[in-house]
Amino acid sequence: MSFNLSEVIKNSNLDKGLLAIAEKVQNRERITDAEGLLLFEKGELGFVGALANYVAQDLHQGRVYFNRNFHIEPTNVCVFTCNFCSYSRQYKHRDDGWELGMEEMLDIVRKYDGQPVTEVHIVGGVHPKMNLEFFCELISKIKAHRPDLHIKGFTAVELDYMIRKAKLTIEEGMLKLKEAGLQSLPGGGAEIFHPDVRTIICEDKVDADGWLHIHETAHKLGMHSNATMLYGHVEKYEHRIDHMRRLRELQDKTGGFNCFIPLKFRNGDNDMSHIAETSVVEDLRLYAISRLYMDNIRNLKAYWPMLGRQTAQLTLAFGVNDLDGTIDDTTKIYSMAGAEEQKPSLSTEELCDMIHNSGRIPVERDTLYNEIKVYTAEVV
Ligand code: V47
Ligand code: SF4
Repeated sequence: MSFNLSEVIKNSNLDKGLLAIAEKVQNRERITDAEGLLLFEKGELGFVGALANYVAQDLHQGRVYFNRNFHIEPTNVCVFTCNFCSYSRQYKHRDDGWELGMEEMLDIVRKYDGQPVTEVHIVGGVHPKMNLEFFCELISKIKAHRPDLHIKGFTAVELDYMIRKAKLTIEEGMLKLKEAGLQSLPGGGAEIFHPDVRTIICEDKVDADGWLHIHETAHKLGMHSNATMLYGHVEKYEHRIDHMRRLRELQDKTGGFNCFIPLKFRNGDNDMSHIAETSVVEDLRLYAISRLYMDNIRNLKAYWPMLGRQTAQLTLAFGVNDLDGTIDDTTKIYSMAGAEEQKPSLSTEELCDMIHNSGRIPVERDTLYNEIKVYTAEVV
């Protein structure tokens, strides 16, 4: 794919601020918060898309990653009350939800015996009775059964609760989980860090500093993690930049984030259902601007169960280089919030087709972005 950015910039009638950003991006220089904000305010889709595509192309040469994974969602019973959540049930209403026992969760793992999955993603509600000991036992039993399976588990929200309840420091608790076999952390629970938004959408769970401290501790212990941003509700552009700045700063310090995952707010059946969802244009602009602002996180993931596979495919032209994984219908978080994908599952062939059809090269990766297999058209 050849693309001459200088020509596009030269021939355009851009305002000076946008022109300066385009030049910086072309030289792969960092953009400032004010410039990020300007992109949100004035950057048209075609403009931010061309720049983001240029950066993604420079970093990844048309390669788009996916992995073979499945989820375990131990419970949807939760002590917290995030207003955007369609998935959780309060403890007093736990009969309407689910609470998996140890053997039920191990049965999910056993179902994949002999199949080439490489990652299990464990995430759920914050159940007051499922404690650190319970999850350490779960992790070590999964590892004993299948040592090659990478365990990516628990949002900072779940970790903060279980470690505090065990009366340990974050470092002590994380070390225990690591020794049990936990290898990396998913990016959930970040939502929007700024307190003006956090108090409206999820006031009772771990705050920005707590979230960042848990990820920093994981990085110090040699574990990698992901970072998310829940966008498209009550936040303003300033809040998105503030959120990404905090992540960019931590990444400068530790280098421990594997990927950044913008999560589109879905408004089905929750306490924020009156808020309209963002348009596809706004989604694509957000992905592109994330690619430009988050210059120190190599991978930008579009999580297809939440976006829907068609929009996810479109994001590949707007800076995205990762589509998460096959999932195999093992998550309910987004289907319960009204996402198009009611039973999210894609075969490797379907994922490869999506990527090939957008003119890119599908590459199966492991959780840490080591390449497992490049799917040229002939291989598929
Ligand atoms: O923190 C909950 C989000 C997250 C809604 O690290 C919602 O690879 C939109 O973080 N509309 C949990 N989003 C899931 C998560 C995740 C997903 C996939 C991959 C990875 C990874 C992490 O789901 C929550 C919250 O931000 N969420 N409800 C909703 N109505
Ligand atoms: Fe609980 Fe997570 Fe839902 Fe918040 S988003 S209510 S922490 S399950």
